[in-house]
Amino acid sequence: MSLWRKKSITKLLADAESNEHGLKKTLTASSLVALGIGAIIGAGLFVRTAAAAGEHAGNAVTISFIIAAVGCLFAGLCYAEFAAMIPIAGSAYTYAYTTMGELIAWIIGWALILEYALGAATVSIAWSEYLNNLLGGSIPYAICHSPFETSPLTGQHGLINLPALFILLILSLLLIRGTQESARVNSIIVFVKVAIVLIFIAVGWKFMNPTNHVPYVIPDNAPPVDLGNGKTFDFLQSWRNHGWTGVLSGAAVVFFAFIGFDAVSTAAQETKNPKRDMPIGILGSLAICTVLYVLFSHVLTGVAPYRDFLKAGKEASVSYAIQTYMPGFGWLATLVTIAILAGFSSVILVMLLGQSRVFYSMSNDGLMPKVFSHLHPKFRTPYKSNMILFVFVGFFGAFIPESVAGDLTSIGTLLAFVIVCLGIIILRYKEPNRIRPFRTPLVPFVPVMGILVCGAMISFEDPTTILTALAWMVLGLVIFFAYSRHHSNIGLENKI
Ligand code: ALA
Repeated sequence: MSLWRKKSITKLLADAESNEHGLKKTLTASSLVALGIGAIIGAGLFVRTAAAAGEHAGNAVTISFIIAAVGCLFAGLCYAEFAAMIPIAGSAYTYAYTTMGELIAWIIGWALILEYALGAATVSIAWSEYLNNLLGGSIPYAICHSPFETSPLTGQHGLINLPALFILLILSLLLIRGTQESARVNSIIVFVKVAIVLIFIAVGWKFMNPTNHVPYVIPDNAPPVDLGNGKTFDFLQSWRNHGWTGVLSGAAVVFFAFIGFDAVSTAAQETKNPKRDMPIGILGSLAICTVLYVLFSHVLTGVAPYRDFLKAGKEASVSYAIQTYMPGFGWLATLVTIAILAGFSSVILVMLLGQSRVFYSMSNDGLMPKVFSHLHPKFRTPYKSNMILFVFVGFFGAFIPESVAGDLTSIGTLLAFVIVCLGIIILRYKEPNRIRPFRTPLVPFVPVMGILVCGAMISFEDPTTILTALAWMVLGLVIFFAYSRHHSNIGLENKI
């Protein structure tokens, strides 16, 4: 039984066309760009910008964003070629199945669970934090934190994160109701989210203090910062916390802010004209977000000194910067928090959508149980998958700390990016004459650079996170050899 057996692209497209009862085709280029921005702007911008500036890159967090964007651009160009050529739900998983075979496809599908499911859990936890912030901290600590967390102020222990569970439930129900409806809600949220980012940039620009931007990179002799409670933060403790290596580590941290543009490709099967709309959706949303991120981080570190983000400004950093350094704009802080809550919701929505579509494809292929591809008789959405996913993601949202889920999300995504770039090179070599509605430019330069930049970002992640991700991948291989390869459609067909 070959581990490298592949799905034929031609058969794949024919199967999708003939499946009259498949997913509805309702999405256009503009709704795809909105879907992309909906998935992209979230906890990465509003939480991790400050963390990357304070702990790793200083003011040069703008450069960290550019490095992360370059990695995403190379990978995005590869995604666009695949997505336009193989407009089938399942994204990178499906691309791998047709180019590198079943085992690699499984590995990538398993890595995508880290990206989408844990990504959704991470942002739901951030949503819970901001909700509590908006309500003035009135939600009891025990019911809005995981059991692994203890309040530094009161010493109370967390028990379960109910707000995280709540938002996951609402959004899962919305997805079951239908993709078109979900896309419409998403478009409204995207508008609010982009508007608030633009307002912060425009208003904050006037409050920037040029001395905050000097020095730009955290210097090799940066003095430690007193955190209070007798603790200090020493920039020189690790190469990840200062200098240009700090800027690269910052790129690995803010990479989270770009996760999601690839989620656009998971909706390819529901797109009216995927050949034209997919590249526009993927690259358009990436370009818009990069410009917004660089401007936003420039203003944030100009308004508040980056060292503040190690102390009082560590949580709800954007609201902190406004309240502390922009007198008279308290209303903006409240508006920003509300927009952030809406923004996080749209990120979770696209992540849950992406995950259920990847499961849909894996289940259609026999690698996952059939329950993941049952469609609702009326709404024609994979409702059982959405419900199972809610239980899985809800578990992480309710009982696991945000940091654990967040870092794993980034590694899973970077791994998927690397494999997609590799797939472009392989398919150009093996099937040079296949019609490609969108061609990745400068092959093999672009995919090779994608592999190098994304690979480098993995190596700049925290070592413990890398090990945990490895353990997850090993678990995936055990399931593959114990179940999936014996139930695979291709394997069963070959037996007949
Ligand atoms: N890019 C998404 C976010 O920043 C995952 O929340």
